[in-house]
Amino acid sequence: MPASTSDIVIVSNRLPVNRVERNGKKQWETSPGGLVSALTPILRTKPSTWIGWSGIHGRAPRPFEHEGILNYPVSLSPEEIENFYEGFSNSTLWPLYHDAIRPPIYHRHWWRPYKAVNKRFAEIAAKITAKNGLVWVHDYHFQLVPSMLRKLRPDVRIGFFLHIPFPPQELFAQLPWRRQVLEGLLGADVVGFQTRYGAQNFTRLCRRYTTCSPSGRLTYEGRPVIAKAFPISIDVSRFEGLASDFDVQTRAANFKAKLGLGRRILLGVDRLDYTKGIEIRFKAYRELLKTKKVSLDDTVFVQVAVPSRERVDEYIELKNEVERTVGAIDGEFGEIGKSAIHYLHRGLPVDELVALYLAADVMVVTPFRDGMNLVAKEYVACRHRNDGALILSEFTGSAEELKQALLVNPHDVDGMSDILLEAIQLPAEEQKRRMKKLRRIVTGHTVFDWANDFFEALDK
Ligand code: ADQ
Repeated sequence: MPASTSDIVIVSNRLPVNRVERNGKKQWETSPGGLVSALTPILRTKPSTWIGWSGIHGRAPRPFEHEGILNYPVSLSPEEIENFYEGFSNSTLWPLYHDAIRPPIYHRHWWRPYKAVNKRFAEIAAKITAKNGLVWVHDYHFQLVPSMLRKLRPDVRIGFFLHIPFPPQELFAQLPWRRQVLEGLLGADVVGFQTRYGAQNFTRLCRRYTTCSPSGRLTYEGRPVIAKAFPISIDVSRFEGLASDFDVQTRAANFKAKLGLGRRILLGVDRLDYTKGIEIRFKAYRELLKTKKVSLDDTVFVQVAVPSRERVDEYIELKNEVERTVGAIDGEFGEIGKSAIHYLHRGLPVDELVALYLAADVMVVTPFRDGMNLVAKEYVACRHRNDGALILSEFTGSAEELKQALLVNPHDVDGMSDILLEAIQLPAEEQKRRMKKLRRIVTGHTVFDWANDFFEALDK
């Protein structure tokens, strides 16, 4: 074991920092996002290390400290990025775990690099974790790390959290390496999911395909394994703070004025991913325009889509499809100086995002499947005036909690058109009644509660 070890070790695909250039100088900057801000306060209380890919091609930089946390960059070769990351992680597991919305691709030459990269991360974690320390592994890229690590370091407490859904047997059974993946996860003491359905699916599958206890508490190789839902949330006070900031509110008012006062603003904010149901919401909006239930004088759609996985074929096709649809709708209904859909294909700084949340009368969240969906919670956290309407797909983890949203089946275009219209016309009193309840739920369980709950379960 090296001279300096860590009591807490986090393993995730990306480090919590990005390499950026400021005034001609390259430096590390903390990544925005809930996970990093939720874990940072806990990690600062004990010697801690975060292991992840730095996003830099070629040799990994040496471990370095940034804002009180030790970062341990791991290198990925171009072949590993192609086979482990874009291949097995994002073209096999991602579609399989999201209802096979796109056909998952099974290649044996992707499985080997997946194992190899998992092994590299497990070995680093084994090397740097202090005696009886805690290792928390994140997400589908690293499902083999728990068992690999346990073999190397049986003294360590191991947690795993899956940020995406865990599929039912009908789908998971397709995976040629299903037993290995389940056994990989069973190396953990605590396996966390976004919803109880994920935990149930996992438990059932373990009983069927591994030597786990056939009934009662889940045990594997004589050891108890906790499989449980830990629904993730957001840094609520950060969003509330931004939403009550004068400059952000001014920006929201400017957005409204630019889009046309009196027009109801419908907003979509997503990573550009085929799981998010972006095309379907446009289809539903088009129906409303076509049947003249709404017009460009009274509504406008704003869609912000962050570029994502731009080298994977499915994502290139999706981008083209979304852009074609936006073009077609604007071509059909747009007027000079008045678009039906404003489409921004980029990430926005968080204050701008919050200004949009404040400006939006209707938030449209329509994934075909989503582990949680934080955008829905962010919108609610920002609506401190208890107004606005949230349309939310039944197939998101958030829908398990946000029952007062206008819930919709994203496969049903007619149903979605109806709910868009209902949201656009939702009376102020009804908006208030629903939003108050939604806000109570979101503010009552933050990402800090989520992290604490998980650590508590793990630290037993
Ligand atoms: P994602 O699939 O990325 O996360 P989501 O939960 O919605 O989905 O998180 C997206 C985050 O990116 C949000 O915080 C949002 O504000 C931000 N974002 C989106 N569009 C943006 C834009 N244009 N500009 C700037 N920021 C933008 C995965 C799972 C989810 C799960 C999370 C957390 O797929 O189901 O909720 O992890 O566990």
